[in-house]
Amino acid sequence: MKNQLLSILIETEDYVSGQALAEQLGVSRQAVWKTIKALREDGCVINSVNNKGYKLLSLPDSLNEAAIRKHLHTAVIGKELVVLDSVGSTNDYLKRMGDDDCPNGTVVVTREQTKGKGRMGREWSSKRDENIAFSFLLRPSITPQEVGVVTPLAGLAVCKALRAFTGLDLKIKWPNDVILGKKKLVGILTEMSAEFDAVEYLVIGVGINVDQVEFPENIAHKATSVLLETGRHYDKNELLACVINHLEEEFTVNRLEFSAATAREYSSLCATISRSVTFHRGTRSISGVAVGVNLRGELRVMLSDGSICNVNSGEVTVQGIY
Ligand code: BT5
Repeated sequence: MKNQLLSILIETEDYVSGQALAEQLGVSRQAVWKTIKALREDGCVINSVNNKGYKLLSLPDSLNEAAIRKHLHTAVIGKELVVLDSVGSTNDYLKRMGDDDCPNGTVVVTREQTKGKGRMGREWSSKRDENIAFSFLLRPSITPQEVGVVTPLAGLAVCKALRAFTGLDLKIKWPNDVILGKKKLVGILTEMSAEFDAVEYLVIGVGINVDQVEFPENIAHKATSVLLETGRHYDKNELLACVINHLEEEFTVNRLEFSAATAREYSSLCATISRSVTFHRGTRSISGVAVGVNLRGELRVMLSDGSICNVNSGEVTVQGIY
């Protein structure tokens, strides 16, 4: 009811009477009044004038469904949109929804994430209302072997969205970080549910540092935020919608593949390329120079004997970044 009433106020852009709202929503005028009160408590600024009714003056800054939808132009990703106040991990929450058959493209975003996860059991740090933690679910017809391209594609989409939105010269650290200089601004975690040769669903979680001015001591030297880099508070709802719009474009245009043009674009934005890197094969540690990304989204590394190794997972240490 809150969201429906808010949608009417957003669309109307002018005063709308309590009677008209009650009729459109099929509820009493008292219920309308109570909902207006609840919306004000959420941070919406709503003017009320005798004989004219209600007019929305501004939406709250904090993440909320109506404000995200206002800027969303997608047909699939975010059509089903869940905005939570607080959750352990949006990836875990969405995986439970995935097991319960939620639709392709479902998005879960939260104002506060208390147990954010990185890869390999690492922690993703975030504070209430200071960053954006969200996950989206895809049900592609691919095999588990084809999943390697997903994280780089998401990284490319998020990097392009934030470059356009903030004007910052952001780059990608293959495969899953968006960075500025030597510092990380975005982390991405892809998880999947699969059976032998078919993926049931993918959950791709994205953490974006937006309004942090300080980080925990252990990451302060290697983390940054949009506010720290631009000195500006951006509207998180608009920023999230912009990122989702880019994700849909990248995932539907590329249909979960890297075309030659996408691989070139990725490489041009990838800070890992042309740097010395070290990766692991079994117990061996191998060094070389990253020379590009192939159509499977793998990092192509040239070894000292001139041969090329395609690196598809695990950890790559990049000299000069972190
Ligand atoms: C990642 O892992 O970077 C993936 C992070 C994914 C977070 C999103 S938020 C929404 C969704 N729900 C979840 O539970 N997770 C996803 P990895 O490459 O393993 O990097 C983790 C490392 O980054 C940590 O060990 C820290 O060193 C560093 N780190 C932690 N929090 C950070 C932050 N806010 N900004 C920059 N670096 C951070």
